[in-house]
Amino acid sequence: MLADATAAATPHALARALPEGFVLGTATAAAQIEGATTAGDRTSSVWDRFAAEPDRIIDGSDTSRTADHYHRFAEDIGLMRELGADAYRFSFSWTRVQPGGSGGLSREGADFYDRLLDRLHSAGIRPFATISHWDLPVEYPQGWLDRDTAQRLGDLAGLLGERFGDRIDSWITINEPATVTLNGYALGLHAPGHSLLFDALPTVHHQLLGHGLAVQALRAAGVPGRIGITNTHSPVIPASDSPEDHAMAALFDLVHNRIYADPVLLGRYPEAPDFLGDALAAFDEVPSEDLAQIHQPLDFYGLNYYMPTLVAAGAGEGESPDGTSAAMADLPFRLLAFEGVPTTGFGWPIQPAGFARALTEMQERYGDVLPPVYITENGASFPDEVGPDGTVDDTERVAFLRDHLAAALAAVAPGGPAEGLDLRGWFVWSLMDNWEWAAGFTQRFGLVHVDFTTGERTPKSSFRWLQQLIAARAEAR
Ligand code: IFM
Repeated sequence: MLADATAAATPHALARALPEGFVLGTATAAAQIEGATTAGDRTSSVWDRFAAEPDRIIDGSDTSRTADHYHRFAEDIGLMRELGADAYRFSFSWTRVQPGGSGGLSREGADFYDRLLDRLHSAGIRPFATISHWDLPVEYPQGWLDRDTAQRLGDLAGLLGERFGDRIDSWITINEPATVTLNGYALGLHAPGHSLLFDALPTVHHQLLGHGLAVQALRAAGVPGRIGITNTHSPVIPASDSPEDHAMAALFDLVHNRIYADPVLLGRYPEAPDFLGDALAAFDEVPSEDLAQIHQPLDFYGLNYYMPTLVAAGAGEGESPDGTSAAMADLPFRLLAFEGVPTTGFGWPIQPAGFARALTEMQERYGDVLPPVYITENGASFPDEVGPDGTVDDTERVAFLRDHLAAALAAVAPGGPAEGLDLRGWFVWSLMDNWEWAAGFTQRFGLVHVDFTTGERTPKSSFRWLQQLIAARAEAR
C-alpha cells in the first residue's frame, strides 16, 4: 500500500503552494454532457450505437440527453465564471462537427462550437479542446483497429485547426487511448464492445499514429495554441514480493502506461518481457517512419490520474475498475482491491500518494524530454443527492480534491520526489455530473449536481471549495 499524508490543507495553504501561473480548471467530454444527438446534421457515434445495444449500459440510459449542455451551455459557462475557473477542457463531438466522419465541417455543428468558444472568451475562460474523446463515427467499420482511422483523426484536426485555431488556447489530440484499447477493444466494456484481449493491440498504434498526424495537421494549419496529448496513468503495485506478481505488475504497467507514453515521449515502444512470447511482437516491427510520426515535439503532456492499481499473477474473476468482463478471466494477471483503503462510488481506491507516485514515475522515466504537464483530469464519483435544504454536501469529494491537489503540489515542489516536473495546471473531472459511459447515470463526478430529468444544476460543496481556493489564490497574489 502507498502511505498517504493525513494533514488537511486549507484553501489558503493550498493557494500559497500553487506555482505562479498555475491553471485551475474543469473538464468535460461531448458525449457525456451535450445530448442533442439528432440536432442539425449530427450522425451516430460508436457510443450512440453501443448504448442502443442490450445490456451495455448499466442503467439502460443513452447519449440522447445526458446533461443537455448543448442547450444549456450558456448557463454552464455562467457556473464556470461564478467558480472563477481559469480554463475549461471540453471535447468536440466528432459526429456533430463532421457528420458521417468524412468531408468538411458541418455548418450547424461548427456554429455550436463557435457559440461555445465566443462565450468562453467573453467569460475570460481559456479553452482547452480535445479532438477525440472516444466518440468515433460509426462509419469507420473497424474503428481504431483500422489504420485509416489515424488518417481520419489527422484530417479532422486540420479542419478544426483552420476553423477554431484563433480561439483555442490548448489542443489535446486524443484522450486516454489506454482506456479505449483496454475497455473498448480488449475487454468489451466500452464502445465498440470488442473482447479481443491482446489482439486489440493494433488500436494502440493506430491511436498514437492518429495523435501524431493530428499534431502535424494542427501545426500545418498554423494554430497559435499549444498542442499535447492526454494519457491516463496508474502507478502499478505488485500484490506481493513474489517474482510472479512483480512480473505481472510490470506487464500491466507496460500495457496501461508505458506503451502509450514511451512512443510519444521517447519515440519507441517499450521492450516486451520474454514470457509474453510474441504477443507484442507487432510493436518490434513498427516502421521507424511511423515512430517518427508519433514522436512529435509537444508543448505539454496531459496526465489523467484517478487511482493506483494492485496486480497479482493468475487469472481472476473478471473484475476491472470499469466493470466485469468475462474476457479478464483469460488474462495472466488479476486486479485486486487495496485492503483497508477507502473507495469512491465506483469502488476505486482513494490514494493521493498514488498521484504523487504517478508524477514521480513520469519524472523518473521521461525527465528531460517531458514537456510541461497539465493534470487534464482528476476527480471521483460519489452518490451525491440534493438535501432537503436544496444543497449537495459532498464532503468526500472536497477531501478527495484537496488531498490529491496537495499531494501533487508536494510531489513537484523542491525536495519532492517528482522535483523537476513542470506542473502547470489541474483540471477537475468534472465540471458537472454527466453520463459516465457504461455506468450511465450511476456515477456522479461533478462539482455541480445535475438532475438528469429536469436538467437543473446545483453547485455542490466541492464547487464552493474550489471557488474558495481560487479566491484565496487571488488574495495571495
Ligand atoms: O468519465 C471519464 C472520462 O471520460 C475519461 N477519464 C475517466 C473519467 C471517469 O471515468
